[in-house]
Amino acid sequence: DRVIIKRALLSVSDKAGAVEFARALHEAGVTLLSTGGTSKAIAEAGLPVTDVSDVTGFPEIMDGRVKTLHPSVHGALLSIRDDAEHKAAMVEHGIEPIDLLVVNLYPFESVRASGANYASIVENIDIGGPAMLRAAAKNHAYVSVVVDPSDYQSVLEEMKAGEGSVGLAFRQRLAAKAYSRTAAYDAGIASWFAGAVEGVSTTYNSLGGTVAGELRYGENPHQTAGFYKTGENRPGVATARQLQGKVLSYNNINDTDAAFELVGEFDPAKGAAVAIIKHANPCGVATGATLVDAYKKALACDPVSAFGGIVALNGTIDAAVAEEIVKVFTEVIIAPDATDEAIAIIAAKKNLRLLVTGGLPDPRAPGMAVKTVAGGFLAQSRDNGVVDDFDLKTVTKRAPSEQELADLRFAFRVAKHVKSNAIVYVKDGATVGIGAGQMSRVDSSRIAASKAQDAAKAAGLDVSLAKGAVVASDAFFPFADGLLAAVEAGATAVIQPGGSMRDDEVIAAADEHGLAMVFTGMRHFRH
Ligand code: 93A
Repeated sequence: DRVIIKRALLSVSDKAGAVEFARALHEAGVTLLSTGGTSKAIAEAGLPVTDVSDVTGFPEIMDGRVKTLHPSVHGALLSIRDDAEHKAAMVEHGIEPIDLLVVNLYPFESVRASGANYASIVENIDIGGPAMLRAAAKNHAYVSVVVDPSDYQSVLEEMKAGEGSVGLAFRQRLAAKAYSRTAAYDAGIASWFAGAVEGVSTTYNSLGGTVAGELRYGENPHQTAGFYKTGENRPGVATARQLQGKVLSYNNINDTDAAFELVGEFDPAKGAAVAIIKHANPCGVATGATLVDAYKKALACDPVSAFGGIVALNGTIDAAVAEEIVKVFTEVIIAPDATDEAIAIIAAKKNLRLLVTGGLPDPRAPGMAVKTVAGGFLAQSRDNGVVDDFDLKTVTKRAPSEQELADLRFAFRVAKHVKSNAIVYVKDGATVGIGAGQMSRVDSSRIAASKAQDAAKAAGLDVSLAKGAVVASDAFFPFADGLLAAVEAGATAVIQPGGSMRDDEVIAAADEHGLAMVFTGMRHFRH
């Protein structure tokens, strides 16, 4: 099942390593064919190369839009070598087989990410390249297809070990890679349309992604993992610049994303905000007059959990906040920017990763969220509901005071980023207790209250820290018990979507204890 490589076609936009690869192929006795720019580079290195236009007998036309789209190329890639009819067709039309195809595509993704205009993005949609990749991959029984420059070396090694031939298992692996590349490429184009043109669906098959790097391992060391980027031009962990620290792990990337998406809920024009994340859940979120003020308040919520956490900030990291963050063992810091002074302070912690993004995520932006299930995946639009945009409905006799209302909005915004069942206690623009991921809402309520008491104890304060706090619930209270747990902890006001069959009971319990309660009408499940 081995195939000797005699003739190769090279057509690459990313020319890295291409000439060296061509030289090694030439030295192995392979005849080289190539397209315009690639051919020029190979010829300049003094290697013999035939232009594809000489093979097709047709010039490259329309600014290169049509160069390899020709039967002489596709027949050479697709023919079944030992089929009598195919052989006859090759003889009749003077088609010689191509055994190795080396193609990488017009850089659609990076041109898109660079913010280029519509016409240049469209011009960078490669047609001939994917057509050849798909043809060669289909005919992997005879053809080897290389789409990734990092595979050049292994092709040469495979050929060397096989005296110029390549085995079937190797060709199958290459074919699968080619199809995953063309699939991701086209999906990226579809997702670009969805972002660029109003009314185009974002959820149908627009799972664009190119491998940005293999990760050392996944959620656990026995799992393999990779980081894929969709090319979307939005501030976040996938587009951030890492200024220092170790390579990010799978869990780091996941947690950093959660941290930064959360802090993006807080408009820096209205004040500084900091979120500390552990296991994709916040363990402290606060606003403040300055970042250092917000950081201290966020840390006070749960200093035990903050150990080894991820810190996200909604403004430029300054020296004052950097000094405080480096006092606590932290895995990652992410923010729109950092001052030189802050960068120098953080540099003292060699492993600590510092990411800058140039901006904040827009919580209202459309987008897509994907989750795998056995045998498929679910896609949904991003949860881009923002409590400031809702008409809050007071359902109790007492309406919340202005301070309570500000804290209620804050709490609901945080709750959106906490795994369900989510219960969040807030006081003076800072979380004081967070209950996450429990299977019953009343358990989350109790955990949040006891977290609040732990934090108070640790700070040497009155253990009824939750006194005067407000509480948010990501979904309605199905029974009064969750609400009563909040009352017990000292909460004075509640924000929740409402809509339970027992809303009346829950409202009556709130009224009985003098609570103010507002309904948002919108739920923020996060499972
Ligand atoms: O414009 S195309 O879609 N039309 C084609 O017929 C075609 N054939 C190869 N783009 C085409 N290519 C692409 O050209 C390849 O995928 C590769 O990315 C690039 C290499 O061009 P050059 O060798 O001129 O630099």
